[in-house]
Amino acid sequence: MKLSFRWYGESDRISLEYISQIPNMYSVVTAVYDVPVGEVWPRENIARLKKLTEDAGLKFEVIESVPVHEDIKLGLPTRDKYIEAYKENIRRLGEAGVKCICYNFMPVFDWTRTQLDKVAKDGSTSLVYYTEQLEKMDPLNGELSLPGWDSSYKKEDLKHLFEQYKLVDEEKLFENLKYFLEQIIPVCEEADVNMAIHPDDPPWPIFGLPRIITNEKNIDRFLKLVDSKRNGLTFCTGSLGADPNNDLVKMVDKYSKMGRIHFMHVRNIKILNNGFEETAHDNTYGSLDIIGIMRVLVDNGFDGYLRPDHGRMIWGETGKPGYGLYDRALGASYLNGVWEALEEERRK
Ligand code: DNO
Repeated sequence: MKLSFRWYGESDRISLEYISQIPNMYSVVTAVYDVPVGEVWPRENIARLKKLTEDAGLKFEVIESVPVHEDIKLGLPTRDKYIEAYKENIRRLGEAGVKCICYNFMPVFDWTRTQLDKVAKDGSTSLVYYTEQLEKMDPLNGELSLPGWDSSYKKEDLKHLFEQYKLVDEEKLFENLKYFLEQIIPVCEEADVNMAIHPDDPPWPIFGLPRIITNEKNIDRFLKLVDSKRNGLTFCTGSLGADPNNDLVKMVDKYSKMGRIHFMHVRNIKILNNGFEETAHDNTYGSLDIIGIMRVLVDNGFDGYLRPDHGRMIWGETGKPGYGLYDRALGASYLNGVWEALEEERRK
């Protein structure tokens, strides 16, 4: 397991030095953030990120994300030029030593929560998803935003996009994903880069938009779209775990044995009747079997990247929702401890 940590580049208030001080930290997870979706990333920007990272004693091996242009997801005739740009990004990142690219195929919106600062009994805050709050949200008002979302959409763009998606159901989205993968995976083979799709978060359709990377059946289908090791997963426990029908331990076991998990996002959530709340990473705080998941990874000799995912805001920290330093660092340490103990147990 290669421990990694998301870093939002030079504008991130959390320094690379702090990240490198977390025990056992191996690689950053970052991206070029100032180039619009669908364009080629300048080599200088990539080189700068790599240099800063390596100067801090960390590796520059994981990108999250190279976003997929909406025209590709929609299957529009203009998609080919965006796919060409995507291929070029894969080549450039491969040249810079990147081994894993995380991306998603969620229409319009990335991960969705209905409140970003739900106060828990202990005074910490976290991200939550409550159905009754979602029902009151208007996706077309142009005001919804989360870290990592494409914030360039204007109200009119959103309306137009929603119109276009009326013609795209799950089948069509699968077809468009296959078309994309068939073109990029051969480039990944040459560039020695693994693609790692992030599941839909939460794993069900939102605002009437289709979502497909949601459960075991669909992930099986996804992996067969192009049956190459390069076509793999970011297995995000918090995303897939929001649907209690997903047996995470079984899925992690199966996909890691197949060598198709390149990147793990590990976090815990508490499942409620009306949605879920993000919690501390520790097993007893949420509904997910984090130890069970880590155990199968250890047993299967998982040597991909693994990062703590969203943290709560604790100790008075403020910053990007889900992406403060303190609770993610605690998460990293917890996951390290669990890993070490499980490895030790296995050796005996
Ligand atoms: C949320 C993240 C996602 C993820 C993208 C990958 O915190 O896990 O935004 O980066 O879905 O493309």
